[in-house]
Amino acid sequence: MSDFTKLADAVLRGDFGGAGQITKELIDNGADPLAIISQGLIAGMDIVAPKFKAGEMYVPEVMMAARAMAVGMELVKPLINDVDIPSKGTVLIGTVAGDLHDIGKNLVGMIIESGGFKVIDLGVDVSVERFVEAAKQYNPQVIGMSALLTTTMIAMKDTIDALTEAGLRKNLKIIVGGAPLSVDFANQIGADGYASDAVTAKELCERLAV
Ligand code: B1M
Repeated sequence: MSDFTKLADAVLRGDFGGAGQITKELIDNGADPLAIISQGLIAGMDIVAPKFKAGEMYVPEVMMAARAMAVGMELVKPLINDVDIPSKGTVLIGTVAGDLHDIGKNLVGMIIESGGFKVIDLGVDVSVERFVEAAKQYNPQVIGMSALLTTTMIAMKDTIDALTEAGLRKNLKIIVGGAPLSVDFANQIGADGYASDAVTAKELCERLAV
């Protein structure tokens, strides 16, 4: 097994210690930092994503894998210029106003990031105004909103309307997700896409962020 494959395997198993150790060894042995990312760290998460979607891995295991990837990333990032990291685009995510649930949103962010996007996480209870302000500030290709409560779903429509009124929809796609949502609801509020899970959210971003 090559060191890159060992690293991918450590990520898959959520072994932070192993992922950190192998990343350090690869760096010390002069491996290309971008290869460490693509052939080791992201390669591991690429195995995790379909397993999660197929129900072969569960939320805690996926979060451990994403953390193991993050441990390696922290070691490699200082060695590369930000502009050298291939990025598929910027995705702004947040849980909507009035809603404090963030476990699903965090998972969605990690999976989208592992797919090669720069993810800016606005956190929870994100007001309509904050989404609009951040859209102007970061100029993302995609905004992803999460809601877990039936009472906060409506904040998604308010946010979409505000982004439209601010004239920001031209080059911006909006995706929504969260347990109480449906594709019909997403269509009704004018979202560009609905994802029932984190991997579908990543796939939607890949399709929409062009
Ligand atoms: Co809350 N809660 N909660 N809660 N909580 C629910 C959502 C609830 C269904 C429980 C129940 O009654 N059965 C219920 C909502 C009922 C409803 O509205 N119909 C509920 C309630 C009522 C409340 C409070 C009002 C309780 C109270 O105080 N009386 C309160 C509200 C606080 C607030 O937000 N203002 C509250 C509080 C909390 C805790 C703080 C205790 C805690 C949250 C901790 C945290 O997130 N840091 C909590 C939890 C943990 C839950 C349950 C048990 C689990 C949610 C979760 O994390 N699931 C939940 C019951 C349940 O869902 N079974 C419940 C795991 C997570 C990985 O799944 O978030 O669905 P999920 O994310 C999935 C997909 O939905 C999707 O991908 C993720 C991964 O595949 N997805 C997206 C999510 N966001 C996406 C965005 C996308 C795409 C996909 O694109 C951008």
